[in-house]
Amino acid sequence: MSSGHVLALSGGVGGAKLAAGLAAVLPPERLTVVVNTGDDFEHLGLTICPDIDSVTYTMAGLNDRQRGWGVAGETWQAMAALKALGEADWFNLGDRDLGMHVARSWRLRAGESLSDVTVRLTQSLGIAHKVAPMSDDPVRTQVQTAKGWQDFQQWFVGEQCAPSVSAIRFAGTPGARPSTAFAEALARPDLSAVVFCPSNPFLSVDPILAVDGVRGALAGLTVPRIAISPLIGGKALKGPLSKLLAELGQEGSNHAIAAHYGTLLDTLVIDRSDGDDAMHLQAGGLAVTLANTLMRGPDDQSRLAREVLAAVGVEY
Ligand code: FO1
Repeated sequence: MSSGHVLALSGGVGGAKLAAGLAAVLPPERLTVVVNTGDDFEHLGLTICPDIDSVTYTMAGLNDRQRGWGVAGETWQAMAALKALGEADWFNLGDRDLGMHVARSWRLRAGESLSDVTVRLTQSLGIAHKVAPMSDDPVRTQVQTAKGWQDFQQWFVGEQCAPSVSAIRFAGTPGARPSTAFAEALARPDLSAVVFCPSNPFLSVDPILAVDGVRGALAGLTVPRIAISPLIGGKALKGPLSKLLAELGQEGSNHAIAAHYGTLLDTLVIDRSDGDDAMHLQAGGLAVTLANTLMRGPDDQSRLAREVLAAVGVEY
């Protein structure tokens, strides 16, 4: 068993839940959560960082589990006022959530880095563990549809993921450098494991891998690298992963997830309902761990976190 540092790579919803689980079972000095910023965009003069928001709210226990994003018990007065004023209403900013976006945006505009702002906001909400953006340089995920290249949120929220996607790119890469916390975590001599949280590999983890030097650094690590498949029963619980796999001509199964990460992974955690996939994945050289990967709440989050850490021999 090793008792060193754990680096978790996370997107929004599913990733945020496991990040919260890891934070529940590891002390603050043993965990760095690095978050996708490819979904970020400017809206109504505010900088919105949806995956950092999801990770922050979930780790702080403030997340809305039903909706999957934003704050529980949210109200929408400001949104109604904006709509009455003729402003865009396709992207919903809740009254409580607005506080986050205003605080982040003015501080960024005042010259603070996204890393510094994220530390400030997470600490203010009582999160003791380190949460960092993948990069302080802007990276913007874009999808190619019949209309051409579209910004991610315009497609995801604006069009409810309806247009078929033929390609994905991360504007700003190459050229985006890892945030200091990310680079430091990758280089730690006491690094014990890298955890690819159960986020969409194409939309949420690929942007992290596209940051300069990250893929090479992960490939060169000798510590276990473990991913948790976002598929349950061969389907994504939420979001466009299943649709995307079909549109990109890939099998809707754990084989596609394993093939996508390739040699960056040593171990894949798959849901028990997909146990039939295990033999084939193992034949491809991967270690496979079966677990109940559905996270209904904090108890499931920490249970899965413990199972993930146990699978790679990391103490908790
Ligand atoms: N998702 C939606 O489906 N509709 C929204 O109106 C919406 C608003 C929103 C505001 C702040 C925020 O942090 C996230 C928000 N999301 C919304 C979620 C977000 O678009 C996606 O879930 C992620 O980008 C995908 O991980």
